[in-house]
Amino acid sequence: MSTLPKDFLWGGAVAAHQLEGAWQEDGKGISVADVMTVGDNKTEREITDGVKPGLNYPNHEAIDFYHRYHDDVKLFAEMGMKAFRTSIAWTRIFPNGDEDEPNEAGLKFYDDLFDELLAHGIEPVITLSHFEMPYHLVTEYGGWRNRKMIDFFTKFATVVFKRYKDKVKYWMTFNEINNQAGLNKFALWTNSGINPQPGEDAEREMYQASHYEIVASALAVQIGHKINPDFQIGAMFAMGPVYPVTPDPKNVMKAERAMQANYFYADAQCKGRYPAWLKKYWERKQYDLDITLADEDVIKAGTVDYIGFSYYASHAAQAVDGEADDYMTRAKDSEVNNPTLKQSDWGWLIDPVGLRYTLNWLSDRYDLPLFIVENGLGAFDKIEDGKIHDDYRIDYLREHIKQMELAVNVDGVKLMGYTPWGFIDLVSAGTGQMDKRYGMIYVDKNDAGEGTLKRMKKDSFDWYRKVIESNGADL
Ligand code: P53
Repeated sequence: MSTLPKDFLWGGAVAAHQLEGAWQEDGKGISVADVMTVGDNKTEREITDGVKPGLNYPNHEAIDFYHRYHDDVKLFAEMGMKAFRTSIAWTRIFPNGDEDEPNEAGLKFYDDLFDELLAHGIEPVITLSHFEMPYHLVTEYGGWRNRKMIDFFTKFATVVFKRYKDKVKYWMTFNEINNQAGLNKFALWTNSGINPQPGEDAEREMYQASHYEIVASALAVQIGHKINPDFQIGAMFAMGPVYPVTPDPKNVMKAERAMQANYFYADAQCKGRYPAWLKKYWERKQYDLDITLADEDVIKAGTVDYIGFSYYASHAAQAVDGEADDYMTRAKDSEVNNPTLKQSDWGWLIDPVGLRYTLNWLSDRYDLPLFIVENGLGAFDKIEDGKIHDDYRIDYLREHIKQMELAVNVDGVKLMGYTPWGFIDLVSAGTGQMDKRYGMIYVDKNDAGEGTLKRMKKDSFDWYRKVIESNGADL
């Protein structure tokens, strides 16, 4: 017998730019994802200056969900899904981001999609900004370097909150808002539309952009609650616990600081304030960020209702030689392998117990309901006799679900739901690949963009259907 709550939100997660395609249809504008080429586990995606002819931009067509969602939703319903997490492509609603009036055709698409889901008993769970801000806001305003972004974002949020107030109850503001904390080029771009220029201090820009996003998120929470007091509006973090590689206290301090540096967003969005260590850090760096007293009041008044988070892997950190007193050396220099764990084909450490650890860590610290809105294994799949026997994926999900159930049943964590990532194959955010597959539903398309786009159930489809049907008892 499962002891998960009766209304537990079993489902799956995707993001608009990774599955919809139709990148120029019905008035849609160009997003930051539309100027990213395909890569692989060795080659980085390229961010081009506008859309260039002859290059492979995998998000342009993606899996063509825009035209195929009627049939796809039928498959989701067959799997027994209770919740479908996706995002609203900002560029369908405000193609450039700075228009006065929204694009009706874009609004209508999501009306139809949400109606279709609700007709099948599937609850939409909606992210407002998932790596797909309007490209025009980057070229014209410098992305989230600019305070004006707060107005553009809150306008977008207000329009969709009003339009879908009777169709959508669960929202999240910014997907994996904390990815950029590591100063990785790809994350600065997808989170904030920042492609650091020579002479620019990327770290300072990251903190400034993060602050504007935190303010925008807090405003959206307040606006949303006025529009419909029943809305549940969450934050969304990429959670990967950072362990000290040995019990050497320096490594323990290193790991602690890495966690603090990644999760100060949670302090701001859940507790309504920045942590003391970070204020000190900004002071010592003489960053002189644009953070007003009014902003601080907004952040305090706009804390979230729940924490959504992704969990794929854990990390191990080691203090580097000559580590400064602040222990702020970034991940690429201090992240080390954890030989106790296996890795995916993309080098992600597989750590189910880390999920339980994460659930406990978040629950103790923030005392909010939690929602696992992404989890899964990116893997190559092989078709054999017309079937895909993805037992490696089933194993991964089973072990993580077991740990999730221990967190609920043994540790008392309040958990709202579980929506594994990319339960229908889609374009990878990190590499732009199709062949890095997370799905329980296969989509016939490869990295080069070839294929019929036909959908097909993998073995994990039936397995997951039974998991949902038994509310997590039949694993
Ligand atoms: P892909 C990095 C680290 C953790 C999660 O990732 C990440 C990323 C970005 O690559 O992204 C989330 O497709 C994100 C999804 C993404 C998914 O994880 O690189 O919210 O958009 O597709 C998986 O394998």
